[in-house]
Amino acid sequence: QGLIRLRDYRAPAWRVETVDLDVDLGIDASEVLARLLLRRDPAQDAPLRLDGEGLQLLSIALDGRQLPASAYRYDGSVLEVDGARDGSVLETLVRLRPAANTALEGLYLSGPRESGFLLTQCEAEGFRHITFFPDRPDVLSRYTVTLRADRTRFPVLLAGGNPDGAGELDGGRHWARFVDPHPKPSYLFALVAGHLEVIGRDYVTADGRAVQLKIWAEADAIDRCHYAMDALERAMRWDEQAYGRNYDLDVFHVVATHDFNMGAMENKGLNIFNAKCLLAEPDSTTDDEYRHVEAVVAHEYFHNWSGNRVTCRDWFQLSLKEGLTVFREQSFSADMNSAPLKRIEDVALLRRAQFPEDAGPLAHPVRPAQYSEINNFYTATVYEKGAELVRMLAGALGRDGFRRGMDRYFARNDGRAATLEDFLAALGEANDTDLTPYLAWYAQAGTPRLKAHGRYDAATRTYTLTLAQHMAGVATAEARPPLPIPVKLALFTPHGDMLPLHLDGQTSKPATEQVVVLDRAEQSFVFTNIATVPVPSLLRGFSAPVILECDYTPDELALLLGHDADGFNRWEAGQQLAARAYEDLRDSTAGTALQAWCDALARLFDHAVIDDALLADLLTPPGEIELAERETAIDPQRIHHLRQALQQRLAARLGAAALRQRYAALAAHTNTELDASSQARRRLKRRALELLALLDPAGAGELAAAQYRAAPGMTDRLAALSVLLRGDAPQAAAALRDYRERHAGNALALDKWFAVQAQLPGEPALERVRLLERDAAFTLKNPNRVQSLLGAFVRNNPSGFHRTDGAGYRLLAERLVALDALNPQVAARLATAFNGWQRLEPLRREAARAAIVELAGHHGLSRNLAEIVDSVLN
Ligand code: HT7
Ligand code: ZN
Repeated sequence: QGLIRLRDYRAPAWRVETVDLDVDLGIDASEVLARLLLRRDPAQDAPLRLDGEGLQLLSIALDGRQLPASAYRYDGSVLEVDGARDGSVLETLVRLRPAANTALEGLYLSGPRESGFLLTQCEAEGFRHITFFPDRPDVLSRYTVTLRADRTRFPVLLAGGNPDGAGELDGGRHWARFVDPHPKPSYLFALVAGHLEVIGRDYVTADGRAVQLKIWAEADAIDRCHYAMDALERAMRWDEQAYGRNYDLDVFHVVATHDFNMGAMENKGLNIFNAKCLLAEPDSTTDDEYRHVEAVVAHEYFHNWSGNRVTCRDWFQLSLKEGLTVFREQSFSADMNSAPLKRIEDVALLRRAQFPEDAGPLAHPVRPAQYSEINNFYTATVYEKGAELVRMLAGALGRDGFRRGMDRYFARNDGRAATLEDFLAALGEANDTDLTPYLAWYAQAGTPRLKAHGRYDAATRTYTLTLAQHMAGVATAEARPPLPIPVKLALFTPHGDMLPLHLDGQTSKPATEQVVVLDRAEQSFVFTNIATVPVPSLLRGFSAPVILECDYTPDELALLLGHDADGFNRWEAGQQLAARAYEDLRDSTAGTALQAWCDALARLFDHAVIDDALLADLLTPPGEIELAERETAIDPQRIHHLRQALQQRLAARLGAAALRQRYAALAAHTNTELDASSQARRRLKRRALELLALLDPAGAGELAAAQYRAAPGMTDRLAALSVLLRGDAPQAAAALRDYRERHAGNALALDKWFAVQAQLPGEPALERVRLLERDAAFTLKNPNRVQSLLGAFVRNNPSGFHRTDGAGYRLLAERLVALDALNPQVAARLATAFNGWQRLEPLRREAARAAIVELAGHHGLSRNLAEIVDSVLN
């Protein structure tokens, strides 16, 4: 019911050439006067229909004349107006209630009513909560926005575009006007008003435009904005160099808020950030969070071209901007930091978040064919898998070819609302190649499986690699067209050297790495002049988002783990080997994987010259969620215990003395510097301490307590606190208390205090969460706080959440009902934690089903939550 389908797309019958907004701002009531210059498509004969969600209409006039009630109809969602012509001007005046808006969509209040500030969130369909408008991304208009407000209560007035005057009004009020010369869709509109502090920087673009960069935050946060400013400047320079893209307004505003449904929003000229994705300082921000801030700042900035200058025709094309922008951010972050580590991080995220989504009832193509609530489609599939598809296209074209294609895409579609076909056409035409086979990737859900089998023939000195693709749960390859799957590969000798690759029939100079594209159901590739049985390193750098099934022996994986020069594939070999070791433990089979994994890692730990951060990641087996993906009847508690046992075996093989020694050596360099080697040392130090805690809990507890006390920054402090809590160390309670006192006034640090406790594994987690819910600082009204307690529990604590008595499921269902009444978007996102319940072992499966059925039967669920609950159930 209420489904919107891609195949029903029609161009708008009415467009809006210019929008004049006059907004009179107040906390309890704000009034929006909108003047729209309308353009009618002569080929269509539809009445003027505008979106407007729950608006209080105060007056309406067409071409200067007030309309009588008989000339328009408003049902609370759509306004239909009689008598409009091409060139008509429609004027509406509506009243909004920002302080009562708990959904954080449209115009709302951030913070307390006495001191908080007003802001807007319009993507995807928030503009219709602000004024009447054809609220769809293919209606591009030029905006002039005038804000009026009391000067004392709202000293800062901001909207997207260039400033175009400001002044005083009677009664202590003031005004400010902004003109945006770039036509934009309504979802990119934004305003901010209130008490905010600012830091600024002058920037000159590569094409010579002087730009003022301004980051705004509340007084207690402004000192934490400097890192974001540096990151913004790096991102702007990078986009000029990597893509030739310059910023295009005279000012670029960024604003931090603690009340936000997502990470950040790329509103034209006025980006708005969840504070957790913008604020950073050593005392309260971890290394991972620093990198995240840099990535999100860059992501939102990159949208200025991939999303804003070239926008989406409709929301089915969402990945056109999001997949592309994630890819652009990934390339930027790889350039700014360690490229292999970034790739590991991104693929780990894909496996943790997107693979399970793609394997269950919430699976959908990167370009969905239909939706009920668009906010439910800001998913890992659209973002992360979408980025992987762009990566494959970029790989297929090569560096220069991709740049050529992107130049063509931006030039041809600038100022337009485009489709994925437009994207592939521009990339393909700029390179005289047909990329349309890749469209199949956008149309089908599910993670393809790539089967690889190698056969060596000593007589002919050939190595034949046979690759085949299939989709789990899809019976025949005929049911779907084969996908083009680029497989980057290398062949290794048993000594770990790379072989030159002579692909049969190919004339180009042999290299040691090559990409073959599997574009049939099955295909063989013959490599000649191969002297010994090689070990293939496949899908290097994760060249396609597939699940690789290859009959490696443990020794072969150990060889790659020890020698592969591709940092990502070295890690990947270790992950595969660890998963096999886990299965040996689970099934009590006398396999050799466990030994091979431990031995290979011990060699690296003891002798190898290897980056500390990569080593830390190599020493970490796949997470519980990834391991669960390999099971058919999931028992999360058993998975947790087995993974602990696996790590204990690794720790024992490395040895307590070696771990202690390495820890001490790393601890000798404690600082809060953000250079790669300082971050890497902290990462390995944490891993060494975690492994030591499995062998010598008391000794590790002492070290952790000392680390906690002496920690100069949050990375070391939080790591120590986590080790103390997980080891149930006697020093844990005092550290927890200290943390709470030390960071009492810092909401983001407090979020971590909730999260670290919510993630403690095992049965007692539920009671702990209930207790924390009673903490005075907990509230369902703040999405970050909800995420830090309930989100961390249901998403990152499988052994705590999935109880056999179903209490975790009931808790989630109950909280979802309460949360839904406040904020449907956040409730719907949290509800996706029920995804995958069908694959739980029978006891938990039944308990989960019962909780979801009861939730589904609840009257008055929002469309957001109802869509997720119904999908998950069916
Ligand atoms: N494009 C932004 C998406 C977003 C959003 C979507 C729905 C509801 C609230 C939202 N806030 C931000 C974020 C991005 O991908 O850049
Ligand atoms: Zn985005």
